[in-house]
Amino acid sequence: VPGDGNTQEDKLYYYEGTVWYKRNFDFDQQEGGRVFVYFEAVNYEARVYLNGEYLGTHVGGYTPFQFEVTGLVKEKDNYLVVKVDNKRKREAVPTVNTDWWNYGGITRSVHLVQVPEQHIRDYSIRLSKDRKSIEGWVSLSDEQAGTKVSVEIPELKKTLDLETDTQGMASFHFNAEPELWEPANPKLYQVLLRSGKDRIEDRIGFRTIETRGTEILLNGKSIFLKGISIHEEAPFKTGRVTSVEECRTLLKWARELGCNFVRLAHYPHSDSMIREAERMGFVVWSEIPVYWTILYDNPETYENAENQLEEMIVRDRNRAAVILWSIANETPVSETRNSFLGGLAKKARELDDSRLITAALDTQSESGGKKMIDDPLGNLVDVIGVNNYCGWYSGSPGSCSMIKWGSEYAKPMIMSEMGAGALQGYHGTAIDRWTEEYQDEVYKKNIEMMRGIEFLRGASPWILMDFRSPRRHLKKIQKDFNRKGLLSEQGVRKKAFFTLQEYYRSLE
Ligand code: GCB
Repeated sequence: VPGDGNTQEDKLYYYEGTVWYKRNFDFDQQEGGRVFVYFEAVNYEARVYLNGEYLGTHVGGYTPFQFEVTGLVKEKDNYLVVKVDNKRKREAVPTVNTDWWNYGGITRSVHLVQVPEQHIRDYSIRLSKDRKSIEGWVSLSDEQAGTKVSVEIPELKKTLDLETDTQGMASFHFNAEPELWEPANPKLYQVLLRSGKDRIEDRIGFRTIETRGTEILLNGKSIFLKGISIHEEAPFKTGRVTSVEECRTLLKWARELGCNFVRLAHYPHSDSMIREAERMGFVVWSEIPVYWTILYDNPETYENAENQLEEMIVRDRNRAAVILWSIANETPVSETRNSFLGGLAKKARELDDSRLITAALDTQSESGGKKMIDDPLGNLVDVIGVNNYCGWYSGSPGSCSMIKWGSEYAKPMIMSEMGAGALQGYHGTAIDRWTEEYQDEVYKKNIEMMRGIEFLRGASPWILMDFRSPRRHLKKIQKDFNRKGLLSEQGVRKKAFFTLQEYYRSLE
């Protein structure tokens, strides 16, 4: 821990099902505090016990959760037991059918968190929409009025002394014009929160994000999102990313490509990944695994998806880098799907009205020689993601540059996926599938197509690095890898890497 079982033992490579974890520990408890056991992520279902007592169950493989263990945790000989089950289920989120490896286990770190009896539960600190003030709230564990809370931003020479209301909340708003966070200057400010004996330190960036017509405006200025899609898979060794170093390696490759944007697909990535992206100056698309054909008519499936959405937003609401919450990927149009996603979009806006909502669509109708974006989901989102595999799943590469796009929505579009498979080191002509040359040709022709879309405001081609998938069995080529990476899983750049790099340079 942290790690997935599948890549830790050969015999577990294909395993899906129950794995039991046990950890003994001693604990140095301070007087009078409260203690929580906090899991950054467990895939997929976790039943947790401490010293033989059942603490609870969490469902969903990529978001954090916690249980209180005050009074149960002792100084000596504690044992924490977790039953983890990553068996895929039809009604789950994601469902049985995906295109990534279902790495199971306690895939991210576990923490014992000790806090004072009365402590800071949560907070939100951000720039106001007019960029003239900083606003937010701090909420305490006890819902009572009159408790003192302070918020300090030393570099702005600002300290606020606040008092909670009857809900245990202290809200604030003060005039400030901080240096703005942006890719070219990912400025973060130290922020200190204090209440009684509790103290929290964070580093927070200040920026605004909005759309105007077909533009995306970061800090009021139009931005083109030069991006790449990334799975949370470890470079060089596969398995889930478990270290900050691995996050950095992936993001450095994205930087080398010339990106200012990463689409973290298809589920919430780790806190480390988001923080590294923020530190390095990438804007982030963050997504929940509402993928393909989950059960849109099942109320429990909806509850589960909404819970994962909420856990993602609550974890990252103070991260300036995150500008887009994605609620779905390639979901077939139907009444039940539309109302399912309508519910998620509404929930996301209730939880966070300072970011944009998006989703990756893949259905377009053809009319008048144009591809028309007319999926009703376009109504629900602020930014339209489009996945399109011209030259790979449809048409020849040469045909792609001719395609014209239209949209029923006056909204910005991101080409959230495009690409082709290539085995690194396999060469041929531009019409030989699986060669680097073929993949490169697909990129060249799709780039020509993208240059012609006037409402295109970004791209996140599929994908940075080859990744494991249970659907990819082609002998000698795939060997359980989706080969659409611009780099192999060993980090070797393919030809198309340099083509995308050239495109992004040309936009500077
Ligand atoms: C898609 C999916 C992505 C797949 C990709 C592919 O449209 O969104 O998860 O991996 O296509 O390679 O087919």
